[in-house]
Amino acid sequence: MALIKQSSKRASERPGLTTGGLVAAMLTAALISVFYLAWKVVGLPFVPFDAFDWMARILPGQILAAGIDAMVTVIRAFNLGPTAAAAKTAEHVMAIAGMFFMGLLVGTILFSIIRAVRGRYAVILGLALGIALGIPLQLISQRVGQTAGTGPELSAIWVLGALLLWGTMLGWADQRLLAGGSTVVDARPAGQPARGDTAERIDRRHFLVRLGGATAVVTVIGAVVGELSEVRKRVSGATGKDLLWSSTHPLPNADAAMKPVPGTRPEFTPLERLTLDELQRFEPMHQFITLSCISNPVGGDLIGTTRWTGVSLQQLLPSLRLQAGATHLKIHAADGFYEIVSLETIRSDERVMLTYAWDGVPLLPEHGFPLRIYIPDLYGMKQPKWIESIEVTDHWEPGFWVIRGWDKVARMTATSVIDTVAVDMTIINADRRRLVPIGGIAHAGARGISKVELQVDDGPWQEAALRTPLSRLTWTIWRYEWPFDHGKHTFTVRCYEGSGTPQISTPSPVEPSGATGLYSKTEMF
Ligand SMILES: Nc1nc2c(c(=O)[nH]1)N[C@H]1C(S)=C(S)[C@@H](COP(=O)(O)O)O[C@H]1N2
Ligand SMILES: [Mo]
Repeated sequence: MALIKQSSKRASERPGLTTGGLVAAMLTAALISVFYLAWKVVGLPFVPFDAFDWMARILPGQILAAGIDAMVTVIRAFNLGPTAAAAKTAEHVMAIAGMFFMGLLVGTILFSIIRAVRGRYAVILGLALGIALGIPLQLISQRVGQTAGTGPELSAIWVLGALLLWGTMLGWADQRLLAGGSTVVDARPAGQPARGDTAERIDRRHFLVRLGGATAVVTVIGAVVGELSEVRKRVSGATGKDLLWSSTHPLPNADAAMKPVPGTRPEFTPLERLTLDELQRFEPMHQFITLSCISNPVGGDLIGTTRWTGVSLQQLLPSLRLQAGATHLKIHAADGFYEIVSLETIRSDERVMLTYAWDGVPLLPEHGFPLRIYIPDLYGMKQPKWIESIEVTDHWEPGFWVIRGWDKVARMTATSVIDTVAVDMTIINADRRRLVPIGGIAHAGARGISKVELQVDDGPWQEAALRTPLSRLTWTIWRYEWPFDHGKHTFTVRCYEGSGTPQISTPSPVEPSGATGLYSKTEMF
């Protein structure tokens, strides 16, 4: 009885879980910041982004789609700016927060274990935690390879080493906290009274403050210096050759006993025997193109138009020396994304294009440098950026997003949007009527737009004027002059494809085949 009482009293003197959590939070923040600094300055892997990317890839398609959908909805609801950029920022915030909370959680668990064993083996336990996390994180980061600009060995040593240090520091700090003033107690001259609770608590607080100060300095320096340093773009300056899958992987039969007779055609026929330079020696093709993301809701901004420059794949085919039986190309991207294009599509449509420039300049890193494909009429999910290699195959297979539940074909649906009801641009016509110009876009993939109509409240559908589009592959700008009327009005737009087919007016969500439904806008005048 007395024993139990005594031990429970002692337990109450020891620091609580919050203290353990605080230590874990401080050390994890410092760890993330150091990773960030090393990434920005020398190109070592940034583990939070790699881990987040990996999570996104292994997550079931449904959950991933729901997540993306929720993100787009929130960004639009709160008007957080251009969706694509806001979504990137949101992903980065989630990745860093995810790593932080993981560190906080496991660090707190470690603390409670060390507390339960009264601080014994604290450093060893911390080290073990560092290993237990470091090995999988190192493998994940290696596998995803989204952030590293350094070689695999150096990256691996760095990730593992950083986590070992983090774990060891955690263990040591937990031990130091749980020991209270033990170091001072040991040093006291024999016969002096043991220090009381208060002294221990003060000592503990001093330690926490010092640790907090040190980790805060590391965190701030990492974040600031990392931010200020030159942003290293993983792919910048790389040529097509550096990114070839075949230049970094042995072929599966590399060890086969039978060797081809010298003079036999190459067994593996990679498209990018062609380097980017060589590709650029082909006759360039320029096309004005509107590309939409399948996650773009009706009226969203995940759609854009620019001038694409590249080489028609049809024109490249002869130089690929395809074997008989080849039916598809499997396009692999540097981020693990891949899609399949049939040779039939390429042979029947010269507009399918390997693209290396947008608006006359090499693709920006975020838009697919060094190379991306264009396939008319299809959503972005079928069109890999950052092409690393192109494999010739004899069968169709579902691509990256198709496996995750999205449409096999992913043809861009017809859509029309009202961008503006320009009340401040009123026109007075010959009959002295006040006309308000209303304008926007209509788009139906590569199928063209033949007509756009506008409806005000429950009135009749009125035909809008169409502007000649930039090309048959882009959206069409329309305008309509509305006889102004005070009060609250709802404007609805609909379009017709080139063939006369009306756009689908029944609303459907973006998943799995792209949004449909009419766009409406209500305004008060
Ligand atoms: N390698 C790779 N290519 C990709 C993707 C990707 O995640 N990885 N996303 C696709 C999707 S879903 C879209 S909408 C477009 C977006 O292209 P953009 O960023 O240039 O607008 O790229 C496509 N190509
Ligand atoms: Mo997309």
